[in-house]
Parts: sequence; structure tokens; C-alpha cells
Amino acid sequence: MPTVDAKPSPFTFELDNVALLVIDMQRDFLLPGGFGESLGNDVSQLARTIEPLAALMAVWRAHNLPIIHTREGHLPDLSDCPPSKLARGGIGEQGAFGRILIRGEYGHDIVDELAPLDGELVVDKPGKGAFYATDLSDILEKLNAKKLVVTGVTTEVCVHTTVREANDRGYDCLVPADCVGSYFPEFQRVGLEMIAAQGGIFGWVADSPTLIAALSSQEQK
Ligand code: C5J
Repeated sequence: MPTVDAKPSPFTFELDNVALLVIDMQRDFLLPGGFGESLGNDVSQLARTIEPLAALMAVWRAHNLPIIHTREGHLPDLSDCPPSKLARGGIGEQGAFGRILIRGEYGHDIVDELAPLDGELVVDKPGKGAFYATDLSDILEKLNAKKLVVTGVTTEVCVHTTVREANDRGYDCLVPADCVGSYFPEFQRVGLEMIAAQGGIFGWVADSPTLIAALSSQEQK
């Protein structure tokens, strides 16, 4: 059983009960010129997650373990976008990479380096959390996943919301700190601290080399 040195305590999982969630590694959040940068954000704070995440995904794939990618976005007619979210601007407007956070647009899709492979699941979500208005619960049940490794962007928004949703549904979540990113270094630091505080109030935090080392010591499935 892989055991990962994590905060606040070692995180253990079995190879047949774990899944990797890759949250919203979309061009519009990560690429220079995209939606995120147009809001005045420093996208390099997110881009630094690509390399460690690609390495983690490679090991995950080598072990034939499930990877589930998510994308935040909306239908072209915006019928799944709450008026409150629309009113804050951006969504559906024309951006450098097509209509912002609209399914099917270039900017809505995942960065090339982390593109899903055939057979990997992609969950399109209208909200910040990956469970809200999606079939993620059913997918995880079919996979028999009880433990989740949650990666992606942004740490304090979609990653946090998803980890909280997962925790409330009975999943144990491990967050590799170098595989999640925030535009704001302070939010990154505090966001990670909040997860593991109070004895792991809603999860565990480690880094990806430690997770990879724990996995690599296991037989491949
Ligand atoms: C945001 C996300 N920040 N994926 N989305 O709007 O975190």
C-alpha cells in the first residue's frame, strides 16, 4: 500500500481505490493572453504546475490508474450559467482564445502539455466544484475510488471547492502542493494550510515527488 509523507499525517491508498483529478488546466486560465491574464493575473503562478503535473500524470498512466480531467465552462447559449456569475463579466464574451469559458472554444480546452489521452474522462462543469451539476460521483463510484489526488487550478477556488465537496461526500483527498496553483502566492500558501489544518480538516497536503516515490515503489497494475 503506497504511503505518502503528508501533512498532517501519512496518506495511504490502494492502487485499486484511488483516482487523480486534474482540475481546470485550461488555456484560458493558464496561457498568456487568456482570460486569467486579461483579469490582471500573473499566469506564471499557474504555469509552474504544468511540469510537475505532467510528471505525476506520466507515473499515474504507467500504473494504469484513472485520471479524470475537468473543465470549467458553459454551453454556448449560456443556459447553464447562473445570472449572478454572468453579471460579473467575462463568461461568454469574446476573448483572445474564443468565447471565454464556452465549451468547444480553444481557450476552454486543456493545455497541450496535459491533454487527456484517449480513454481518460473529461468532466465539464459549470461551477467551481467538480461535483456540482456533473456525474463525477457516479464516475468515482464505478471506479471504486475512495481516495482522490486533487491537482490543478486554482488552489483557492476550483481545487478548494472540489476538495471540500469530495470531503463532504466521504472521499479522502491528497493535494500535491506543487501540482496546484493560485495567481496569488498568499492564497496558495494559506489555501494549502487550510486543507491540512486542524488534523486535516478536509484533506492532506504533500508534494508530487514524494507521491511519485511512494507510487514508484509499487508493482504496476
Ligand atoms: C476560477 C478555477 N478561478 N478553475 N476557476 O474561476 O479555479
